[in-house]
Amino acid sequence: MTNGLNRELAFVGQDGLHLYTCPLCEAMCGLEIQVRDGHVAGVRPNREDVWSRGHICPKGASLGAVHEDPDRIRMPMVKVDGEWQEVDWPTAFRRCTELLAPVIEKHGIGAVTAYTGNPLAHSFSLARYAGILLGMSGMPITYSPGTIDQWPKNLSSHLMYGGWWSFPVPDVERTDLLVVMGANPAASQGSLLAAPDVMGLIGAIRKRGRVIVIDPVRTATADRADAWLPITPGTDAALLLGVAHTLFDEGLVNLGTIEPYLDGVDVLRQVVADWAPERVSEATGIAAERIRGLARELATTPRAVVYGRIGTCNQEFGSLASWLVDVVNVLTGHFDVPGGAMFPTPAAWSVTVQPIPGLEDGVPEFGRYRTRVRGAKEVLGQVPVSCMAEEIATPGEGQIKALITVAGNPVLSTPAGHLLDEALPTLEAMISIDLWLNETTRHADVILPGPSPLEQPHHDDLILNFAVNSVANYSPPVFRRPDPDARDEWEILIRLTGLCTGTPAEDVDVAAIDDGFFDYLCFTQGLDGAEIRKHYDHGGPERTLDLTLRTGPFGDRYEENPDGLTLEKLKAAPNGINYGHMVPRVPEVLGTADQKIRLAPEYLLDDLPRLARRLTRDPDDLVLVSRRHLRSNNSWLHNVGPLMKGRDRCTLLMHTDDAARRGLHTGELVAVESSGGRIEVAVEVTDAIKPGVVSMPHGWGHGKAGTRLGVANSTPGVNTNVLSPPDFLDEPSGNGALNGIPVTVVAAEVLVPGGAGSPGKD
Ligand SMILES: Nc1nc2c(c(=O)[nH]1)N[C@H]1C(S)=C(S)[C@@H](COP(=O)(O)OP(=O)(O)OC[C@H]3O[C@@H](n4cnc5c(=O)[nH]c(N)nc54)[C@H](O)[C@@H]3O)O[C@H]1N2
Ligand SMILES: Nc1nc2c(c(=O)[nH]1)N[C@H]1C(S)=C(S)[C@@H](COP(=O)(O)OP(=O)(O)OC[C@H]3O[C@@H](n4cnc5c(=O)[nH]c(N)nc54)[C@H](O)[C@@H]3O)O[C@H]1N2
Ligand code: SF4
Ligand SMILES: [Mo]
Repeated sequence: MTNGLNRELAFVGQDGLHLYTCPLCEAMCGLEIQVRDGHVAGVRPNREDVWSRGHICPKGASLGAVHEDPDRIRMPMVKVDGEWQEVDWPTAFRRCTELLAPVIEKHGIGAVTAYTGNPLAHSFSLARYAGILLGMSGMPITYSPGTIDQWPKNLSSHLMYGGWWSFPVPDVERTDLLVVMGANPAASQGSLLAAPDVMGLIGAIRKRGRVIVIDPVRTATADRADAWLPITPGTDAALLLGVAHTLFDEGLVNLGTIEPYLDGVDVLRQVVADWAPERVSEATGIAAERIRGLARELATTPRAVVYGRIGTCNQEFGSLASWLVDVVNVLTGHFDVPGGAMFPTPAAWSVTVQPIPGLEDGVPEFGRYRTRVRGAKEVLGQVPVSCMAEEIATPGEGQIKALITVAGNPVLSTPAGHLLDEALPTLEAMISIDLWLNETTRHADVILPGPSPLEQPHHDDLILNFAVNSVANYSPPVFRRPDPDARDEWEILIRLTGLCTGTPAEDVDVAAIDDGFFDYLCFTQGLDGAEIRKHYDHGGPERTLDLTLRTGPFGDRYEENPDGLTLEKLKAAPNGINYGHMVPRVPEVLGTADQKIRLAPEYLLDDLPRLARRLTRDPDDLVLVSRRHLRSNNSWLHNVGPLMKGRDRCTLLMHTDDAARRGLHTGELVAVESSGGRIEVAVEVTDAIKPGVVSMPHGWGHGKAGTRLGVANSTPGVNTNVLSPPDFLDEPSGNGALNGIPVTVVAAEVLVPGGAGSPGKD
């Protein structure tokens, strides 16, 4: 096989050069993987990749180590009398049936739930097939980290644009002023913003314009920006209201080309009249004149954009902040235009973002059902993930008795994960689709492993919805799975779905369910699935991918447009195909009944009194926020030796003044306490954080008995989510507030063997 540049490419499973798109984060980097003697001999950036053009980070470079990890699960595992046994696939499926069928028979499907985690969004087959499990199994409530991530953005987009995954993305390739709120792309590489080498693009913006970072922490992104505005956690909505106020107050509003499609401008004007910068300045910690200055700069820079991410979502006022980021972009004329916030045009439409039946536009009513124990309301079909532990632990009608986890580690990732850790052993059945025996899966009865990242094809699904270019890029697998009978994750999902609806997992007609799902996807495109299926001699995610490419914006629509895109054509372009920048999409992209953007949704306006009360609340002594590191990926790359080199990353960042007041020094152990719990961790004293704020990374807390994580367990770190109170939420969306948690920090009482207190502490 050769590509356009006549580099000799190896076939699947053979030694030689392979091109592969990294599936670990939204940057979607093209990699060159050299295989020698059946092992990864080297990973380098693919400079010819039409999207990433040579970008890579240490995580992508260590994909070989992930694949080769001796701890990775390669065969299904079944727990017998507390001991794990490797079994063949039919045995594993039979065990799933033995475990789950009695639970459903006795308690009904309402006693079964699932938790689908983050890697699902990046996985070739899970992303395209999760909908089967979630939509067809009959489980009334399922959980995901969506409600400790982007749920406020799903909500604001549903309300504003009539599309719960219609996210405007900052056009970082063409803007001259980028305002980053609550994101640290230097670590995350971009989130709900897929861009090739995002920090390189930020550097380029600085050369032609300016970058401003609004964050309680002076992150590596802030260090590489023109200005850092240290904001009090949880007050972004107030700041943005101050900006919107200024825009109206100073006659700076410029609605631009989308004016005819806007609804609610007058309401908005009235609402923001109450939110002068002078009113919000104290609570936000940002001077009124600085807020006015920000509004003026945004309004007078022809190409400018505000970008808000997880720091503006995982907080007490996440929905208001998510909405107002878009409002400010609209009011300054930076919406749906190059250099502003734009709706991407994915080359393959996403299976993940299909409309949820019953959640079409015009259904602003949430709380269609409530959780049993806490009474938390449903929003866009989800309830807060922090409810899961209590739903398992609390006896009574409707108690959860069985759990399926798919690519998730909620024991470390979710608020009060330690309570979940206590609850999981009480389940009657737990099945995990996962590749490692970790803090969560150690409680499972069966673990069903999918292929390693290099043993499956790759083409992103969901992430293309956030990409600043319309790209398509298919990677064949690098390796074959050693076990020829190994099952792919899409098949596992189908079998478990069948099991939930009454067929033994081993007897499920996988092809029939796959065909039914495919026919449904065809139907959404106005096509007859039975006819379209005649084009294929196989099912599975490749067929789905071909459908989404061919019926996408550049597709051939099954030969209607012969020059259009097909998977076959894409396979002939191993460096990918790039159809270029984002283009204006209003009004065609809008799913609202009147095809207008709702600038002032009532459901969100109703939350403003809560924000108003926040302004006059007594300031907290210390609040906790979260951070990420480039060499971690939530909880699951800590078992990769090459990524764990260097100093301890799991530390509590604290400002020099706060530390001095407490007599604390870098490296000392401190006790951190919130209303949720208490942890002990080493403190790292720094000037790069706002006084009154401390910061912890998440995803740590390894070293638990019964896990098989040789590397991670030797540097376990501490689980910060012990401190995340399960009921600390952004109320409109139910999203967890993992930032702005009030905490106290004192020197830890170190107990020396023999009973004496720690030396130097008294
Ligand atoms: N290397 C690496 N990359 C990742 C991940 C990873 O774990 N490691 N995780 C992936 C995932 S799942 C996601 S969702 C994305 C997230 O990607 P990002 O949104 O870029 O997330 P973070 O890097 O955590 O940056 C969040 C920032 O918000 C700040 N912040 C906290 N509270 C507030 C607040 O109230 N207001 C403001 N303005 N800022 C606040 C924090 O100090 C922090 O700097 O990253 C993805 N990429
Ligand atoms: N305090 C605090 N907590 C947070 C956050 C925060 O900012 N602060 N961020 C939150 C966010 S944004 C997110 S997305 C969540 C993440 O929450 P989770 O998704 O629950 O956590 P991960 O650590 O990503 O767990 C990934 C799991 O998938 C497995 N896995 C990896 N690859 C595959 C695969 O290809 N197939 C299968 N089947 N399994 C695989 C891993 O072994 C691991 O068990 O964490 C959240 N938790
Ligand atoms: S930035 Fe790193 S983790 Fe993300 S896609 Fe690129 S190589 Fe992979
Ligand atoms: Mo996330």
